[in-house]
Amino acid sequence: QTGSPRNFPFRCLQISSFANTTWTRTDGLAWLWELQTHAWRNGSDSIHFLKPWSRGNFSPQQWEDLQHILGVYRSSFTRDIQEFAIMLSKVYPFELQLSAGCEAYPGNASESFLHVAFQGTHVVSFQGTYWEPAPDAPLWLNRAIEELNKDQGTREMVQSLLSDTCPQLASGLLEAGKSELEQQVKPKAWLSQGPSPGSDRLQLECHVSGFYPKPVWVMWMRGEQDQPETQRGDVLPNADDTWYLRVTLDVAAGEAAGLSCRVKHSSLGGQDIVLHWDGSRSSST
Ligand code: C8P
Repeated sequence: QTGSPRNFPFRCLQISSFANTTWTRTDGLAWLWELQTHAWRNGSDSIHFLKPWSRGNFSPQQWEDLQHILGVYRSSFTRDIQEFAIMLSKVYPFELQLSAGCEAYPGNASESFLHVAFQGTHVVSFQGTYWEPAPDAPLWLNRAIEELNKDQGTREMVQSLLSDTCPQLASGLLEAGKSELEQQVKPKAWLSQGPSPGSDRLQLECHVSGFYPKPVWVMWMRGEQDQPETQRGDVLPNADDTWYLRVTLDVAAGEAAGLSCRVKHSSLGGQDIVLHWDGSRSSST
């Protein structure tokens, strides 16, 4: 995995909650690959820069312009959605999520997207120069889309944000944050005994934490033999941009001795971490 130029998608997310006709909130966040770069909190006028390199290669003036566009957008969005809710008789509460971004490819090419979800389901996308319904979108959305498409000013702004601003910002961020994105952080691993799954049975836990990037391989083994009953949890985020994973195995109490947990991660350069279950700890009740 060396030498080949990698692509890192840049994603801007918006989460808007409409609790009732008067209470709403909108938060935004931006990610370059696995790293959060920006936050845009409800009630705050400014974009928060979460990394020393979050300004990328934009000038203070460009950030100010962008902040202004977003400030106008947030209040217009809230107003427009409340009007749509009346027009389409939508019942509160509801959630809207927007995901927009781009990925730069070698040779100045880039691909952008903007998708909208209503109650967690994809309903609208921006394609080329128009708003379009998602393939299985409910019919009531067509009226909202028709309204949105009448606003040429917004369509032009969205188009230019997606095709110019986004790739420009993403490539500047990528350049400035490259070393952090491509860093390798080694996991620490430890074993513990989980809650007993039944009489004469043990739950062996293998914890792996502090690694970056996210892909990791963890298995319970007997010698060279993978234990297929190994149960893998979700890879969870730590607060410092590293990851955590817990992997368990339920075994008969008498069979715990001789088991080990093996961890493979890109940071370890082939030197897997292997932790042996200490048979003496399984004898306790
Ligand atoms: O503010 C604007 C244009 C900027 C749009 C930026 C979109 C960014 C999306 C995003 C943000 C964060 C993370 C991810 C993605 N337009 C609003 C103001 O527009 C006025 C004029 O009408 C324009 O012609 C122009 O002059 C503009 C200049 O400032 O001022 C406009 O009101 C717009 O409609 C706001 C909402 C746009 C997004 C609509 C999403 C569609 C959701 C449909 C779901 C329907 C569910 C109904 C319950």
